[in-house]
Amino acid sequence: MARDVRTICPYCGVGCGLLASVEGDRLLQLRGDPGHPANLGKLCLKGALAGQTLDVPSRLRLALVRGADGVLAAVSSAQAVAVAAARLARIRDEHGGGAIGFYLSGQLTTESQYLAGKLARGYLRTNHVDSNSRLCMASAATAMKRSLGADGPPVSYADIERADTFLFLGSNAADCHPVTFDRVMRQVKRTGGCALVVDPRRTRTAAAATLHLALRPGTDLALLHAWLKILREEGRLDRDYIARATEGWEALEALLEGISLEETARTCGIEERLLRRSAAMIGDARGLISFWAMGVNQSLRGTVTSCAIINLHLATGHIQRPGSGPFSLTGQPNAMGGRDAGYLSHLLPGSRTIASAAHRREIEALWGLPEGTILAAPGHDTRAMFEALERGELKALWILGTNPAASLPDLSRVRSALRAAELVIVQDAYFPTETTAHAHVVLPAAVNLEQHGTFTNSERRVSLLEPVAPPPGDARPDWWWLREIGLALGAEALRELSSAAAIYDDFARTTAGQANDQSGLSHARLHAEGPLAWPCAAGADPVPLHGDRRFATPTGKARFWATPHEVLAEEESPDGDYPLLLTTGRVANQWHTRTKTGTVARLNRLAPEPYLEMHPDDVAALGLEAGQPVSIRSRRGLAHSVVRPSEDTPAGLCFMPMHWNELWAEGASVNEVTSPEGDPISKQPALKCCAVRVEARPRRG
Ligand SMILES: Nc1nc2c(c(=O)[nH]1)N[C@H]1C(S)=C(S)[C@@H](COP(=O)(O)OP(=O)(O)OC[C@H]3O[C@@H](n4cnc5c(=O)[nH]c(N)nc54)[C@H](O)[C@@H]3O)O[C@H]1N2
Ligand SMILES: Nc1nc2c(c(=O)[nH]1)N[C@H]1C(S)=C(S)[C@@H](COP(=O)(O)OP(=O)(O)OC[C@H]3O[C@@H](n4cnc5c(=O)[nH]c(N)nc54)[C@H](O)[C@@H]3O)O[C@H]1N2
Ligand code: SF4
Ligand SMILES: [Mo]
Repeated sequence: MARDVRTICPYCGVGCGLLASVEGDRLLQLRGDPGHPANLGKLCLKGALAGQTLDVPSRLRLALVRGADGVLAAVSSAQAVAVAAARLARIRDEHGGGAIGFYLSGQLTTESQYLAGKLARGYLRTNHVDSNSRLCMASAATAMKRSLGADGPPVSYADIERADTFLFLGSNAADCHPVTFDRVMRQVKRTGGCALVVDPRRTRTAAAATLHLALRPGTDLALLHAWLKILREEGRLDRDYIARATEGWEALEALLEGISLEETARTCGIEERLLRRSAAMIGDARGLISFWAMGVNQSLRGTVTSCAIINLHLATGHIQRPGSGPFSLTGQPNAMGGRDAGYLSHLLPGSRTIASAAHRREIEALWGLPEGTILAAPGHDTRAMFEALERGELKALWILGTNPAASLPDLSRVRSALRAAELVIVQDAYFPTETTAHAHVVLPAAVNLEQHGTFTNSERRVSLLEPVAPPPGDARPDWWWLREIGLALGAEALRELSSAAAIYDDFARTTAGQANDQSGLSHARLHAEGPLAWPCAAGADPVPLHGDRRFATPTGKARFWATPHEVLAEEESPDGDYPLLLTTGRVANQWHTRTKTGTVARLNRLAPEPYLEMHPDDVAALGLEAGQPVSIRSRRGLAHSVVRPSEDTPAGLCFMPMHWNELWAEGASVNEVTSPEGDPISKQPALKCCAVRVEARPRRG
C-alpha cells in the first residue's frame, strides 16, 4: 500500500512542499503539496523530477580515504571516522583548533548546519566557519540587518496575492524561482498590475515583464536613488511613515538633492523617459513587492544596493502592510536556516554575532560551556579561509554540501589552496566532483529526501523533511558524520544529540526571544501542523508580520542608508586588453555544478551543453560564428566555451552559465576567469562582472 510522505524540494529557496507517494522503501512519485503555502501544489520540472537524482550511478555509497599511493579507496564508515578524527586531532594538538576550517552549505539541513557550528566553535574552538551563502546572500542578509535590524524578509508569499506591482532586480526568477515567478505573473494578470524587471540581459523574466530596464551592470544603486528622487519630487513618498517608523531620512534626502537624472540615465544606460515611466509604475503601486537576487548581491555594491531597495520601501511606506515589502529571494533551499543557525563566520545561532561578548556568553551558557570557550575574534570569511589555507595558516578544511573547486571565483587560486592543505574532508552525496579531486577523506552523505530535518525557505517558513527513500550504502545524514567524528574527538556533549529532532530542539532553544525565534517549533509540531514561519515563540502562534511593529534595531526604527553611486577602484571595466564584460549565472533546469541535474536526461534537453552568449554584432566584429569554440581570458585565467549569438545579451556584454565545470571539460568553468574581489561590507564576491577577451580556438577534429 502506498502512503504519502511530506517533504521539501531539494533545490531552490522557494521551498516547495512535496508529497511523495512511497511504497515500502520505494519512491513511486513526487507531486506538489497543495497544503504547502510556498507552492500550493505547484512544482517546476526540477522539483517534479527530484526523485530521479537519488539512485543514480554517480551516488557516493561508501566512504573513501586517500592512501599513500594517492588513490581514493573505499573504507568502512568506522575507518573513515577514525582516520578523519585522528588527523583532525593531530592538527588541533599541534596547531590549535584555529588551524581547522569548516565550509558549509545552504543545501544542508538546519540540524547539520547547527551541529557543525557547535562542534567548531564550542569544542574544536575555531571560529573559521563559513558557507556558500557568502557567495549568495551575504549582501542581502547584511542589508536586512543594517536596515531592518533582523535578517529575514518582512513579507510572505501570501502577500503576492495582495500586491499589484512587482519589481525584479537582478533576478531571473522565471528560470531560478519558477513557482514564485508564475504566481506573481498570475497576480499581474489578475489585477492588471505590472512586473518591472531590471537586468542587463533580456532573460525569460525580462521578456515576460511589463517593462524591462536593461541597465548597465553594476548601476542598480544609481537607478534606485533616481527613482526615489522622482517619487520625492512628485510628492509620492509616505511622509507619515518616514516620520513614524524610520531614521536617517535627512541624509538620504540630501543625497537625492544632489542627483542628476540626466547623469543617472547615462550611468545606467537607460533613457530618462524610462526612468520616469518606471518610477511612475512604482508610485502608482497599491501593493509593491521587490524581489532581488544575485544580480544585486554578487556585486561590489551588493549591501548598499540591497539597502537602497529597502530604502524604496521605507520611503513609500510599502512595508509592514499586506501586499508590500522588500523580498530577498533565497537561492538555496536552506540558506535562511543556515543563517539562523549561524553558519557565516561572524554569526552565532539565533541572530547573534561572535563580536558581541554578551552573545558569546549566552551561547556558552546554552551549550553548558565555561565562559571564554568561544573565541572572541570572528572567523575567516570564505575568501580569507581559502587564502589562509594557501598560506598554510589553516591546515584542515572540512567541506560539507558544496563544491568550491567549481563554484568559487578565481579557481586556480582555490585549487592551489586545496593542494596546500594538510587535510581536506569532503562530505558529498555524489562522486566524483571537482572538489573530491582534492579530498583526503570523502564521506557519503544522505540527501534531504532521505532524512529527517528542517529547511527554512525565502519567507522564513520552517518545513519538516521526512525521508522518502533510504540512503544508499553507507550514506548518512551530514549531522551523523559530524557527531561521530565529534565524539571521536572527545566532544561528549554531542552524545545526547542523537537524532535530527534532538538537534533541532537544541538549536531552537538558542533562538528564544531572538528576532528569528523558533522556540515554539519542534519536529513533532511541524509534523502535526505543517510548515510554520518564524518568529514563533514557545506557546505562541506565529506572529503576524504586518502592522506597525517595532523593528529589531536598537531604536525600534528602520534605518535609511545614503550611499552615493560611485566608480570603485576594484571595478573591472573593459579596456584594450579585456574589451568585453562577462556576466555569469544560471539557466532553467540546471542546478549549480550539476551533480544532481546532470543525471536527469529530461532536465538536460533545454541546455545540453555549455555556451558563451554574445550579441551578434560582437560575434561578427570578432570574426566568430555560432558554435565556434572560444577561449575567454581575464586577468586571472582562461576558460573555454562555445559561441552562441543572441540579441538577448547587449553588445559589449557576454554571459556564461556557471553550471559546466572541470568534470565536463578541461577549462570549462567560468570561475577560471571570475574575480574574487567583492563587496567590502558583506565580503560577497562580485561574480556577476569581470573584464574579458574572447578569441577563437581551433574546432575539435
Ligand atoms: N535553475 C536554477 N535555479 C536556481 C539555481 C540554479 O542553479 N538553477 N540556483 C539557486 C540559487 S543558489 C540562487 S542564488 C538563485 C539565483 O537566482 P538569480 O539571481 O535569479 O540567478 P542568476 O542567473 O545568478 O542572476 C540573475 C540575473 O542577474 C543579472 N545581472 C547581472 N549583473 C547585474 C546587475 O548589475 N544588475 C542587475 N539588476 N542584474 C544583473 C543577470 O543577467 C542574471 O539574469 O537561483 C536559485 N535557483
Ligand atoms: N560564476 C559564478 N559562480 C557562482 C555563482 C554565480 O552566479 N556565478 N553563484 C554562487 C552561488 S549563489 C552559489 S549558492 C554557489 C553554489 O555552489 P555550490 O554549493 O558549490 O554548488 P552545488 O553544485 O549546489 O554544490 C553542492 C554540492 O553538495 C552536494 N550535495 C547535495 N546534497 C547534499 C547533501 O545533502 N549533503 C552533502 N554533504 N552534499 C550534498 C552536491 O553533490 C554538490 O557537490 O555557487 C556560487 N558560484
Ligand atoms: S520552484 Fe524551486 S523549490 Fe519549487 S519545485 Fe522548482 S526548484 Fe523546487
Ligand atoms: Mo546561491
